[in-house]
Order: sequence, then C-alpha cells, then structure tokens
Amino acid sequence: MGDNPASQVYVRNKIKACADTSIQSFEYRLPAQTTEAELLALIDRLNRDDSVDGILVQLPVPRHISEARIIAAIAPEKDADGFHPINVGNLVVGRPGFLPCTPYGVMKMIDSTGYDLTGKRAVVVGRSNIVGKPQALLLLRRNATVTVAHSRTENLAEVTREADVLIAAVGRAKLIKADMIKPGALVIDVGMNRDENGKLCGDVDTAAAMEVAGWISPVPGGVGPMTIAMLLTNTVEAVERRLA
Ligand code: L34
Repeated sequence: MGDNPASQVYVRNKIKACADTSIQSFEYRLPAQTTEAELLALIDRLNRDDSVDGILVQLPVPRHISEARIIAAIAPEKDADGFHPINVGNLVVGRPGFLPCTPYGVMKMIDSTGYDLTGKRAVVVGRSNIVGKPQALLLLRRNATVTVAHSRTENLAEVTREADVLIAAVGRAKLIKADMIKPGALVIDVGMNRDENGKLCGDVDTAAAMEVAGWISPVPGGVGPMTIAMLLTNTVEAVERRLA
C-alpha cells in the first residue's frame, strides 16, 4: 500500500524470487488513500481463494490503517509472514506454526556456520515485533542465554561485548562499531539503512567489524535475501499442510 520506495524494491525482489521458484504470485498495488475496509475486503477474498496459499501485506502501511487489524485478518494458515497472533502465540509456547521470515532466516544463517548455540550468550539489539522479539524466542528455543538490548539500553557496548552471537536489528546505520564486538563473535546484521552517501548499509560498521568478528553477514546480500527465501519456504509449507 502506498508508495514507500524501499517497499517497492523488497516486493519486486519477492515477486522475482517467486518467479525463479515457480511459485505463482499476485501483486496488488493499492493507492495510499485506500480505506481499511477495502484492504480488509481484499484480504477476505484472498483468504477464501483456493489458488492462494500464502498472503502478506508489505509493511509499513499508511497511518490510517491499523496494522494489527490487517495482520489479524489474514487466515493463520495462509500467514506466510508468521505475523498473525495465532502464529506469534505458537512461537512463544514452542508449538508448530509459521515463523517470521527475518528471524527464521537469521537462524538458518547461524546454522549454516555449524555454530552450536547451546549455553552461548546471544544479544539481540532491537525489540520490534517482526525481528527482535521473535528472534530472542528462536535463540532461546535453541538453548542460548538471550539478552534483548534496544535504543534505551544503558552501556550498550558493555552488553554487546558479552555476545558470542550478536544480532543487530535496530535500524541505525553503523551503530555497532568494532569495539562493541567480542573477538570471534558471530555477528548477523539485520539492518537495512542508507549511510551518509546514500549507500545501502546495515546496523554494523562492517569493514571494521570484520577485523574482530569470527563471522559477519553482509548488507546487502545477507539477511534481506534470506528473509525472502523463508517467505518462499513458509509458502511451500502452507501447501504441504493443506495437502497433509
Ligand atoms: N509484511 N513487511 C512484511 N513482511 C516482511 O518480511 C517485511 N520485510 C521487512 C519490511 N517489511 C515487511 C521485508 O520483506 C524488510 N524486508 C526486506 C525484504 C527484502 C530485502 C530487504 C528487506 C532485500 O531484498 N534486500 C536486498 C537489497 C535491497 C535493496 O537493494 O534495497 C539485500 O540484498 O539485502
């Protein structure tokens, strides 16, 4: 909905990823002044459409739309983003459900290194509903000792320096400097910002951090593409559940 330039890039990348994997996708570009009732009517139609297995409303939505009402209107079994309260609840109590794509992708990235999280100190910087909070739950599920830090945390550097695994998801360009990273740490950069030259960059000062970290994920080409991969994974999972 609307004309958020970043959303347009992300949605285009999602549509391309669907095409590349033979998942049929349908794009509805709604003008910013579309009413909530109109958006809810479209979601209701897609909920009942048997040719649709996964639905997402790209966020952010304009201010006159209630994000919570929109998310709750999506059928939980088609909730490819894992944002519906039913899926959030299942995540909290550790029952099967759709996992939110970004933290799910981060877990896949950690697993790809062979890193064993059990007993390790994980610090998540950021507490959003779509990344920080679910990320903390997924790390906890894997027996990490989890700290959630955020913009109001005192002595942030002291907290991040304790992290064997550091997940940066605050949305502040290059906030995490090399001296905030424990030597050898596994660092995942969820940030998607523009630096002073308008260049895409993460929440980590990557060039400097590379000298300290054991592992570090790039921006672009890191968490963004993984988010999209997990969206496709959730969609295929929705099909499998429907056919089961
Ligand atoms: N409903 N809203 C909903 N679901 C989501 O999972 C998202 N998110 C976040 C924003 N709003 C959402 C995304 O799709 C962030 N996000 C996202 C998806 C893809 C990319 C980045 C963020 C991505 O493709 N990043 C590329 C570079 C993109 C560029 O050139 O600007 C990368 O290589 O990181």
